[in-house]
Amino acid sequence: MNIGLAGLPMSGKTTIFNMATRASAQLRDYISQSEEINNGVIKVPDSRIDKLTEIFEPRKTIYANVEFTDIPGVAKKEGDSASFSSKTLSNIRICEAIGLVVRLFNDEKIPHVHDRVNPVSDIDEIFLEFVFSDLILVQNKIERLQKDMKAGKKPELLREMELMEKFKSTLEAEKFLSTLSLSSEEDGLCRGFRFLTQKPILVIGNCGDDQLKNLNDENVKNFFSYLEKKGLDGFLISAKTEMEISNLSPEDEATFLKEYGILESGRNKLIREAFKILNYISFFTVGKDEVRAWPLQNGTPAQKAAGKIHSDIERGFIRAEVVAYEDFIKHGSIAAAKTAGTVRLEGKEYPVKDGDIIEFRFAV
Ligand SMILES: Nc1nc2c(ncn2[C@@H]2O[C@H](COP(=O)(O)OP(=O)(O)O)[C@@H](O)[C@H]2O)c(=O)[nH]1
Ligand SMILES: [Mg+2]
Repeated sequence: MNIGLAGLPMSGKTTIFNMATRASAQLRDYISQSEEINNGVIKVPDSRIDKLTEIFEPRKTIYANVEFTDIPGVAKKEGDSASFSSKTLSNIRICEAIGLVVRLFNDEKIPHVHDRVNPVSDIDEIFLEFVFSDLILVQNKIERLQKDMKAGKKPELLREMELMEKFKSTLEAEKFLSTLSLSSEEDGLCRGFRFLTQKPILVIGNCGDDQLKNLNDENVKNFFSYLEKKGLDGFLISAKTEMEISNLSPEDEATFLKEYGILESGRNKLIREAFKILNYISFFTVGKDEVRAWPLQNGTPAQKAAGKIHSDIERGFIRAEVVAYEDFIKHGSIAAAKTAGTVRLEGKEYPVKDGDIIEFRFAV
């Protein structure tokens, strides 16, 4: 799973990246034209995996991974209408989901690209850029299709042309492509494009500690009413404070959070929200050798889930032996869960559920 952190310069992307990955990438207090891209991978904490590790005492424990990419935005230059360079946009394009960082915090020492804090117009500006960027891709594709159709390859290209025309009018109306419901054929036709406006988007409102406690703050109110209007997922984070907390050792961090009555670290909240927007769940494989979490899209059929582990298991899939985590814990062992009749035999099409402990039977 890969989340690209995108947003205007000075919104706190690198601060959030550092918080999420416990890194110490360069922060800036001036608007820079040249910032490096940062990459980091973190393991997803999961108390169920901790518990399974206690029970199986495996040689290896593998948690799910999330990769974060901190994508620098490019400041608006005089006479330049774009905030994002095409390089920035193509860096966002290769991510699976977008974590859009929006500045809500007020701090006179930190310059703002637009001189004042206004989350709604910042988000609007970014979204418009996404729309234009996708529109250019669509227009280029239409031109190529027109040429190819003239060259006589008409029938098989007609469907694609129809789809691109539909996309064009959607984007021209400044709507996201994600608002269209596509048939699986259409979905296949456009998958290769990696359209920005088809990606899951999580909006991260970077606010000050004071704003976290005061939901009547004007920017906070505007932020949430905007998200609601657009049907978007989002949450608040005080990135600067969270980054400071995340610089502590994991043990000190836990103590600190507990002392201050903070239920969940910013990192965990971010991961949880990312799983939610991507509609991801985890299934588990267990044994003396390895206890492991496998993240995948909710509803993935068992046979395809098997392919996450190995293509041979997918190809030679016979059945899946499944027990829900809760049932397993209740009975204490696979054998006891079997005796109690909670281990199920499932076929290829079984939609894998969060917390399923699975053993695949296969033959190649
Ligand atoms: N007061 C305050 N400053 C912040 C917060 N988040 C980031 N900053 C500061 O804003 C500046 C820009 O942050 P940075 O993460 O580099 O932004 P980026 O350009 O989006 O990567 C840095 O000086 C940060 O210390 C915050 O929540 N509150
Ligand atoms: Mg940065």
